Amino acid sequence: MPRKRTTGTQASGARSQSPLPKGLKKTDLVDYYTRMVQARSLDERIWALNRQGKVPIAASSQGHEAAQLGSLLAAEKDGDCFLFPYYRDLALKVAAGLTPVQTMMSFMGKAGDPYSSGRQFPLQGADLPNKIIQISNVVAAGLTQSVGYALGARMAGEKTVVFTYFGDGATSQGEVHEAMNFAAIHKLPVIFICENNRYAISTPQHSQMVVEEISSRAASYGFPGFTVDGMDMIQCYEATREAITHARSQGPVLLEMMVERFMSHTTDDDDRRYRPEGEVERAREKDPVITLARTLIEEGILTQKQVDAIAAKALKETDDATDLAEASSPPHESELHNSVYGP
Ligand SMILES: Cc1ncc(C[n+]2csc(CCOP(=O)(O)OP(=O)(O)O)c2C)c(N)n1
Ligand SMILES: [Mg+2]
Repeated sequence: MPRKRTTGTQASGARSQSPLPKGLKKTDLVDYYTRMVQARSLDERIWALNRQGKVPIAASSQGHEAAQLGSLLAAEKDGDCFLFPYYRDLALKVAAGLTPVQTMMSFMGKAGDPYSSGRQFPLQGADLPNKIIQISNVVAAGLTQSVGYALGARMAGEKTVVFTYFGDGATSQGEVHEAMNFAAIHKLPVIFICENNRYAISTPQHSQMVVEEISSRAASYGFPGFTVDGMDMIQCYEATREAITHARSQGPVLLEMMVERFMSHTTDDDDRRYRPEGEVERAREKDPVITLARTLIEEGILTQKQVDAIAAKALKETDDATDLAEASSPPHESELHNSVYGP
């Protein structure tokens, strides 16, 4: 298991990614950097479209990308991992295979939305081709579902490992205790990934709990818990890779990934009312997109020109997807009852 580390309050600017771990190819990093840039580009556009009245609501994953993609990279390398994301996991869903067009269709409520044909909250439900079993807006609901899924998979003789994602605020829900305790008793292969941005909407972590590290709670269930720097994709990858090995052989693991929420809670919130001045600006100095780009350049894996080309391509895909979704139709009212009682 990874050595316990607490997240960086490292000096800005000089901050670099952990060195490349063995087994990880340079092409993996370029691939994941490209996915991260695409996710960021879509996220920013969705926010702008909300302000234009074209997207009703969105929760941003800006600042959470390294945690989401680092864990996904470990999941994809393994090949037998299934995901239960939560509403802030846009980057995870895009990186897992949701296309820019599908993303925009969902946020604009168009019939081409692969999740619900534009009849549900954006990106809520299952995305089975991309190994996403369930996601809902109900805080912490995914934890009990994921533990049940892990038990079912074991009974079916599968060697599945289940990843369940949630925020720091979610840990105040009773279901988290039920899920972790049940997973521990049955030694289920579940990796609990807490994306700790230290806020539940406007409620800061110290008003939610006395403990400083959520990972410390794992001990009370009898399984390991670790706190890692969630702004460092490589560290998140390494921790998750080791957690997968542990989950298969011994049972659950709690990974607390310390992240930063760059935007307000959702497009309906204004965080200037409760975040201290300068906090977001300081958080942005640890931007995972910039950190990873710097590492790739420093390691001689990409040139600045290639980094710029990746950004330009992502922007073009976002532009094209926006145009296509804007021009497409909303669901027809005759389809209102489709998929309510069946697939
Ligand atoms: C059961 C339930 N209670 C309350 C809410 C309203 N709500 C939505 S998000 C949220 C805060 C969750 O914070 P956290 O788990 O830290 O996730 P973050 O948004 O910070 O990523 C709350 C209270 C909800 N959606 N579901
Ligand atoms: Mg939070």
